[in-house]
Amino acid sequence: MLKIWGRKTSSNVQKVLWCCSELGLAFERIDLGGPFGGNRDPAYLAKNPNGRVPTVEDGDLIIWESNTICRYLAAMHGGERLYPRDPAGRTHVERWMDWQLATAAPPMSTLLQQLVRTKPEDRNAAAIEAARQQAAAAWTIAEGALERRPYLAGNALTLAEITLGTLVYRWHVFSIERPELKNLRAWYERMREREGFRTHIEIAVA
Ligand SMILES: N[C@@H](CCC(=O)N[C@@H](CS)C(=O)NCC(=O)O)C(=O)O
Repeated sequence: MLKIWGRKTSSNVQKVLWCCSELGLAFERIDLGGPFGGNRDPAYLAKNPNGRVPTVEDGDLIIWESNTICRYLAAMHGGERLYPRDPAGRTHVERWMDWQLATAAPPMSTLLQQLVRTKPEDRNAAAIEAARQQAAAAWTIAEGALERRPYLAGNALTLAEITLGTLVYRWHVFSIERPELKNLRAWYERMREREGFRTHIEIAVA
C-alpha cells in the first residue's frame, strides 16, 4: 500500500491526501514533522534529504515534492481528468501548479507563520500587511482566470485545484481584510463540494 509520511496539517501533505481521495487510492499515513518531529532522523533523511514532508513510498519508489507526487499518482492511477495526457491541455494545469509554488505559496506562508504560529505580541504587522497585499494580488490573477471558466484549467477540477486548495481555504479563513473576489469565492465553494477537500483540507490550521 502507498505510504505517506507527513503530518495531516501540512499544506503539502494535504495536496497528496486530497489527490488520493479523488483517485480512490488507499494509503497509510505516518505522522512526521511539526510537533511530531522525526524530520532530521537519518532514516527519514535517507528517504528525503530535505527533511520536509510529504514523502511517499510506493513499493521501492520514493518520491518527494508534493506536486511531483500528485502528478505521479494521477499518471499511475488513471487520473487523466486531473492531469491531461495531451501536452497542450497539460500546460493549462501545470502553469497553475508552478504558479502555486512560485507566486501563491510565499505570501500565504508568511501569513501562516505570522497569524497562526506567532504569538500576537510578537507579530510583525508590516510583514503581515506586505504578505496580505501580495496574496491579494495573486488571488486577483486567479479571479480573472475564473471569469470565463469554473475551474482554472477549464470545465473540470484538476491538479491545479488540488495543489492550490489548502491555500485558497486559508485565504478565506485567516482573520485578514480581503478584497471582494466573487469568482474566487465561487471556485472555493465548488471545491468544498468534494469529499476529499472537506476531509483533508478544511481542518484546523496549525
Ligand atoms: N516543496 C516541498 C515543500 C515541503 C515543505 O516545505 N513541507 C513543510 C510542511 S508544509 C515541512 O516539511 N515543514 C517542516 C515540518 O513540517 O516539520 C513540497 O511541495 O513537498
